[in-house]
Amino acid sequence: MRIFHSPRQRAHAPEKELHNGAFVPFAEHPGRVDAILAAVGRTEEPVDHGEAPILRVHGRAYVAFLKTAFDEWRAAGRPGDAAGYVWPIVGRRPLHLSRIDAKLGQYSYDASTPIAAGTWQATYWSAQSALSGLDAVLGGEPAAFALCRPPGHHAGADYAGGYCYLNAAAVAAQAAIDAGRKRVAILDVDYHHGNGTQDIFLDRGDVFFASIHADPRTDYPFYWGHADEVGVGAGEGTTLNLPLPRGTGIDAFEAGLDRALAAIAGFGAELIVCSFGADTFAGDPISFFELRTEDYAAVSRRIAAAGLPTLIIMEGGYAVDALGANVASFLGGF
Ligand code: OKP
Ligand code: ZN
Repeated sequence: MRIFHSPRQRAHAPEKELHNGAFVPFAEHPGRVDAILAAVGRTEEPVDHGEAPILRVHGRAYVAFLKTAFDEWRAAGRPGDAAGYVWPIVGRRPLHLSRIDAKLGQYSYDASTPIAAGTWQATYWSAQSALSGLDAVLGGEPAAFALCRPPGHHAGADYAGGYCYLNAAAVAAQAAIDAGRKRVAILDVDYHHGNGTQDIFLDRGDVFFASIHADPRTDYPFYWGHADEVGVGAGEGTTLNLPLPRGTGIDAFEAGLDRALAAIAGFGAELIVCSFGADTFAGDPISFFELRTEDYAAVSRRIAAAGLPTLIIMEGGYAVDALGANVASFLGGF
């Protein structure tokens, strides 16, 4: 399988994150990529598609913010990485405030998404990896793997969150539509609900979003991913959320997957963009499902059996010692 990745995606390396009340080493670190690269073999450098396909999904002001936030933070005399501390939940009026702390509140929704020196470069090339993977799939490959990092599925049109800045899966899905595909499905099998992706396509009838994830009543991101979120307007019925309880193993996971795949088939998708997180692994340090390494091949065989061209986008997975084997198992099923 063709695999797309740029070493420039390592440039994002925040020092710390706020985790359960303490600052701890940032879990979404470049070592994740090293572990995957060691297990999957040859990768290809993505082609630079420029900013235009990114701006089809993300707002121009948000993109400008991502590019300059770290420099603005340092110019304000701050140490470490840029991180917000006030979020305007009562409306998000576009006040165009200039203080960096106000901008961080405007353009993010949580405290786990610091902006470091290399964040823009890394997230830009992560999106380019997704676009190059899409080219391969549109060109006739049955499947391609975009080794994205940082992940993307929590990022919305104009906000960062959950270690995510640009939404690579959404950028690729939109690019597939722009290339003439009429119906695209995003299948999100990360442990966490892909709230950013859902939000971007919530009112769209041409992009189906299906997600299997930890029940947001107990797990991040809490406020999205509940079963009653089904889409709005032209997108009503093209969002499917299948929350599962902590402790879910392969049998219940596959039952959910089969429901999602049946819905995607019923929708008439021409292409699947699969947001794949290996944080459903039993040994994941921040997650609570019970999948084993060999289960990932079983999961991907079911996805491959849908018979649709599939672009795989790397999302989460924090058990670094097992991450390479888990990703290799997943890719092997294709
Ligand atoms: C990103 B992806 C709280 C920190 C939680 C957010 C988790 C983001 C997961 N202890 N941080 O979906 O794998
Ligand atoms: Zn996750």
